[in-house]
Amino acid sequence: MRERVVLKWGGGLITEKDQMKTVRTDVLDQLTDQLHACLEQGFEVILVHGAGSFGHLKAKQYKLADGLLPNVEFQPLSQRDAIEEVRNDMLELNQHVMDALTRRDISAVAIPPHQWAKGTGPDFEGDLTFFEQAPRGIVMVTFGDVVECDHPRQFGILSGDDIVKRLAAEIEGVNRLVFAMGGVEGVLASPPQDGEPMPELLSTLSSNDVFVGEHQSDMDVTGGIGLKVKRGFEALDSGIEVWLVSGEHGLRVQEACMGLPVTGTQLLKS
Ligand code: IP8
Repeated sequence: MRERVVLKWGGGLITEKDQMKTVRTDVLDQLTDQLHACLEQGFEVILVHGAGSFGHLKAKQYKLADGLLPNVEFQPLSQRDAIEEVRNDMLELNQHVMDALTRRDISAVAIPPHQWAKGTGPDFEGDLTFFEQAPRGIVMVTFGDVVECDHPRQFGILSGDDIVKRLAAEIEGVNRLVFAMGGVEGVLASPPQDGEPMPELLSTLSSNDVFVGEHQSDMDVTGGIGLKVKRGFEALDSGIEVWLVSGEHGLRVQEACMGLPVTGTQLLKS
């Protein structure tokens, strides 16, 4: 059976995170080249991307991660109108991803979570069989999104990090989960500080190591690197390899996907 990899392109990698709806096309093309190399080597890849500045800034402004807040007045949009905008913005970002794949002649099918998933967190409801049944060579693509939730919340943010954990655990034949990130080379010994040297990169992290992740809660409505580490450890229980690597250096994403030696952080069971 061919090796199957679940790959997450972080939103902070493929977009300028603090500039509303700004895509990093050069990075996308680089990542797509690496994805192409994996497909050429016979790997099957399921691709999930984050939201970056196409999702987090507006979701934060309208508190979409908190669900319906009937007693709060939002301006200039209602929360419901903001949901429509964020969903459309995410479709726009996804179109940039699909265009990059097309430029590299990669056949791909995107399925937006607001059409197939309900609820947030790792126990969201949704049929994952589309991902399993994709014809060989077709890359199935999905992303973090605003999804419907049960009453009283009514809606919430489903992170791509929750989706990859479920895909890695439940899809037949997944060998590896790779988080490609921007701004860091993996998990650092301490959160990076402006003007200070970059803290040491941890080549491995096990679940009983103490880990303090930086979370830019001023911009980010999901969990930053802490959520990736948490979901990554949960995915280890399914017997797969989990890596966090830079998507901005060399061919690290491709190396990690192929199971080659790579600079980054491997999560290990303790
Ligand atoms: O960037 C968040 O997805 P993530 C989705 O994968 C939105 O955590 C719409 C903010």
